Amino acid sequence: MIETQISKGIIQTYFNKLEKNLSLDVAIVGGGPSGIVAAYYLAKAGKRVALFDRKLSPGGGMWGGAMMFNQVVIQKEAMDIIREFGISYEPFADDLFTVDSIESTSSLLYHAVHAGATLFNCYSVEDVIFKEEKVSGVVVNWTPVLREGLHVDPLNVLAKFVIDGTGHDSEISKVVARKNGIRLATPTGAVAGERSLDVVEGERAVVEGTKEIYPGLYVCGMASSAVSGTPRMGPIFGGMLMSGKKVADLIIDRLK
Ligand code: 48F
Repeated sequence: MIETQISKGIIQTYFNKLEKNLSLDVAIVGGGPSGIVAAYYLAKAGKRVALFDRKLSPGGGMWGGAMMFNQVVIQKEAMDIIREFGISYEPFADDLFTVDSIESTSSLLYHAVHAGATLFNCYSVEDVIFKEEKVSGVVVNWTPVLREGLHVDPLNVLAKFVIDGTGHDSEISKVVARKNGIRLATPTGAVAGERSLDVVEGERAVVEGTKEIYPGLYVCGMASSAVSGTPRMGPIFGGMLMSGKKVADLIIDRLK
């Protein structure tokens, strides 16, 4: 009996959770730092938000710090967000602070879920839903299905807004531009591809470029740099956190 009860507990609560998230205010693709921060602020504002990440462990590039040295540098402009998430920090130099990458990534994840966001791991978003010239949801499949190249159809999730938080590859923006032959609200009208490293300009531009690039589609984090063709900034994460908060604030405003 206990054996089947355990299985039933997993199956029933999982599919209940999935069903509840088939129609959302916001679908976030990618659980890097920017996407997770966006999920937190949207959920805190009472929005129905789910985040889909293709990996077993969402968190993106934050777990590994830089070159797997598991410390992360944050500049002072983003420290309010670090404090909001209850992450321990130490001052370092010139308005820079350091945090432990494991503590900070797990805190972002914990607070996003605790605020009411639903996180789906092992989900790859392979396409978007288009309705009336607007991005209106995501098309999801199991990551192992795509990795194995199995001929298995995906499922659909409707959302009023979709956030591309897929990092350097900006996969969702590419799909939208390529498959629908449309112009994005970016300098090239397409995905420009990020430029080489420039810390100061990169950090400024990642936040500035956080915006709606097509009706219904927003970008945040490195996806914002990639679509706009602005420089990468290397191992400093404040811009990712501020970009996540900015995209949440923009969408909260739209949902009023
Ligand atoms: O790259 P990533 O960490 O996103 P980010 O928020 O942060 C970038 C920083 O980590 C770092 C940096 C700061 O100096 O440059 O690189 O922009 O995480 C992106 C997440 O998206 C997932 C992927 O598994 C990763 O966790 N992802 C990417 N494509 C898909 C996806 C997809 N098609 N479907 C689902 N998840």
